[in-house]
Amino acid sequence: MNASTRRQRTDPRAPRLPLWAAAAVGLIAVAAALAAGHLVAALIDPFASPFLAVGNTAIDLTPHPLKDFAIRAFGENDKVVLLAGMAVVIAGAAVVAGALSRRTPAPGTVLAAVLGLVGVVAVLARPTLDAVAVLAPLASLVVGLGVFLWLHRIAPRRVPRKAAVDDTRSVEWVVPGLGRRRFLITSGVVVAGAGVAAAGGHLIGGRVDVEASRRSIRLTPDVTAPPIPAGADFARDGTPTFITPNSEFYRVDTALSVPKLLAQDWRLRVHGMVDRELVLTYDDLLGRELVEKTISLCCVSNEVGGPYISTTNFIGVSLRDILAEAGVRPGADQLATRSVDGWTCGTPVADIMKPDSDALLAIGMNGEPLPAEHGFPVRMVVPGLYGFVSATKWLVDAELTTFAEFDAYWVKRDWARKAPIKTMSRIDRPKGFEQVPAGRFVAAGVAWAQHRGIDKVEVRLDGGPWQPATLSTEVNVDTWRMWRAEFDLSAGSHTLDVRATDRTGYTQTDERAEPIPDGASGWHSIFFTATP
Ligand SMILES: Nc1nc2c(c(=O)[nH]1)N[C@H]1C(S)=C(S)[C@@H](COP(=O)(O)O)O[C@H]1N2
Ligand SMILES: [Mo]
Repeated sequence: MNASTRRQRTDPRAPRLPLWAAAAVGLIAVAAALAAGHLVAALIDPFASPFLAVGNTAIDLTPHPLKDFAIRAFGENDKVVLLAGMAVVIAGAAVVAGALSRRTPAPGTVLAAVLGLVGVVAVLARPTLDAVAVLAPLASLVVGLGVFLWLHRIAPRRVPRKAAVDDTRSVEWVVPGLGRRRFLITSGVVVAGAGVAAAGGHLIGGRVDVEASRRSIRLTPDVTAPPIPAGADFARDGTPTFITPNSEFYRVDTALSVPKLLAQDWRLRVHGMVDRELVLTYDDLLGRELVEKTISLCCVSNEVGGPYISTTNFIGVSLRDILAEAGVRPGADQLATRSVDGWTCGTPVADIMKPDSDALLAIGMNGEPLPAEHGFPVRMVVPGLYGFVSATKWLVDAELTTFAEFDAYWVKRDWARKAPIKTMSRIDRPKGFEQVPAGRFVAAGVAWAQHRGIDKVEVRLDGGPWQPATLSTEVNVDTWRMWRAEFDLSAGSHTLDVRATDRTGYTQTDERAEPIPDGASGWHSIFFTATP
């Protein structure tokens, strides 16, 4: 260390970076670090990108009330909000660290090292990343530190003017050879380099061309689903359409970036408590009998009246047949499945193996290969069970085991081990607090009790007697069913309640339960106003 560095450490009147330059050094170093990590990750495994790994770890560590809040508050934008929030926090930390490093680079060096180590730990903690993935955050660490120290060294400095030594004002005085101009140019070059690295990483990471893989596949089911009868929905009265367009199908998962798998690379290993292990390819699935089934999928985190239910024509192969081929050993009561991003799910073997089982390894939705965000190339679907215990997307591993032996992702976070879908109904028109014209009015909505079927929906205006609603034509017991009811509304405010009865004769309880641990219960009730 030379004399001038020593002086910087000790002498309060030593040259220091102007605030703008110090902040810029911090920001640029962090940007370069993230870009370098992103580029290296693209070459190894896109999930190794330190920024994504930290985000994914944050999602897994988030306490579930906060996660529920995020889903409720931001809906499907929750992940964008998280990434943007992380960017703001990291940029803020970089500016602060830069600003603290006006005299010596030590504070920023410490922060760069800490951020780098956070990235290393996050990548090591991802369950599905290989050890080489750690090269990505290490690249971030090295580049971040290097850029920080280098820019810090060449940044312009201000020294207190001799005459003004005792007043704290300082004026810019350019240290010879380290001009402001050169600093700005160098910084610009580093920023441009970071941009190129990030864009390059994005391009290379995107080389897994999921859309091309999807486009190359034609699905022709051997057994098609019966056409949806006219009268299966009351969309004109305000219900959803019976079949949900793929682009509107609800989406719930913990994946920060949609996993990219190609059909031609896909393998599923079926192992554990089986007589023979199986390894299936996508072509193996295409070679089997492809069946199409109309099924409503819904999420356990749906509040009463919530939106997380959709219906589609899934195309897939019988999961029961595959497990039968593998030979389920006695005692295996849980099928533990794993997605390529490490998410896990536990499904009762009994639900998959019952004789009339419609459990599928699904590869298509509404005639198309699964959209990437719904699990391309292969997901699981078991009618009658909430998605978190049955509907693994980006499925790559299936292990026969026991409930005693293994707890899946949400079970570790206090959700139920077993979660059949609860009988439920929802009012879609009117919306809560809507103003509607007084007089003749048609209310409408949906009800569901997958695997049992809906037998009756009743509505109640202003706490009066329950009256039966008209039901839409039933498609099958694994789908939702729409209802409508006519009223003659007086002007003023009203309440409307709905409840459904399923084919076992069970009528929805009015007892309210939160979604955790095994699904919300209670009647959907709304307030609305009729105007004269
Ligand atoms: N890999 C993976 N699969 C998953 C999940 C997930 O977080 N990761 N979420 C499950 C949950 S909670 C639900 S409700 C359904 C939702 O499927 P969708 O997004 O296609 O509607 O997927 C299930 N499969
Ligand atoms: Mo879910």
